[in-house]
This record gives sequence, C-alpha cells and structure tokens, in this order.
Amino acid sequence: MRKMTLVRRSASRAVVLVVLVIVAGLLFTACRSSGTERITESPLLAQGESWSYVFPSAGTYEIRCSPHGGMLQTITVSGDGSVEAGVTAAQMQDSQFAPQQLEVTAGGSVVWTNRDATRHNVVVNRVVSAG
Ligand SMILES: [Cu+2]
Repeated sequence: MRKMTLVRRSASRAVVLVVLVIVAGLLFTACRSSGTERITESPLLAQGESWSYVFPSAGTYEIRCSPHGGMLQTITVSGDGSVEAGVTAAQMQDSQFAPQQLEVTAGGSVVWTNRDATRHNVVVNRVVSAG
C-alpha cells in the first residue's frame, strides 16, 4: 500500500512537471512572435495639449495610453525616408485614439492632441516579429 502511494505521488509530480514545461514553451513562443519594444512615451497631456513623434523607420508601431489599457492605436510606417514625409494629426477623444489605424511614411511625424478633460499619454511601442 505504501509503495503504491509513493509511485502515484511521483507519477503526479511528473505530470505537473511536464505541464509546466509545456506552458513555459508556449509562453516563450508567444513572447517571441508578438513582442513589443518600448521606444518612448510622452508625459500626461492635459486637455488641448499635443505631443509629436517622428517615425524614422518602417515597421508596425503600437500606441498605448499608460493610464487606460483599452486605448490602442496601430501605426504602420512604410518607405525608406526618401519621399518627403508630412505631419499626420491624431486625436485622443472619448478615451480612444482616433483614428485607431494610421499609415505614415518613414520620416513623417504624428501629432496627438488630447481632446478629453481626462489626462492621457502616448506610449510608442515597436512591434518586434520573431525571426
Ligand atoms: Cu488615456
């Protein structure tokens, strides 16, 4: 009886270990395929205040607001900076970035203006793909 219990206990430990290894592997894969790299962030902006950032190189950028996890914007930057790039206006309104999708030419800048009474900020993350 005692021996049976010991065998059963070590078998369940082995199962737990295998599950942990699988979970760790999945997490590692997920982090590699959808990682982001923090580039910069603005201070908190009061109503009417603006902040701008120049996107120097092509890629996909994820814009977030530190206090509000639901505020998201995706900016796709294309080109090599050889084409004259302009300034694109974006808003922070009703606790959302507007528009939520933006396309910008490399070397161009985005100016965000907070229209809300609530303070928001701009966190610029670059999406890093696995490879
Ligand atoms: Cu916000």
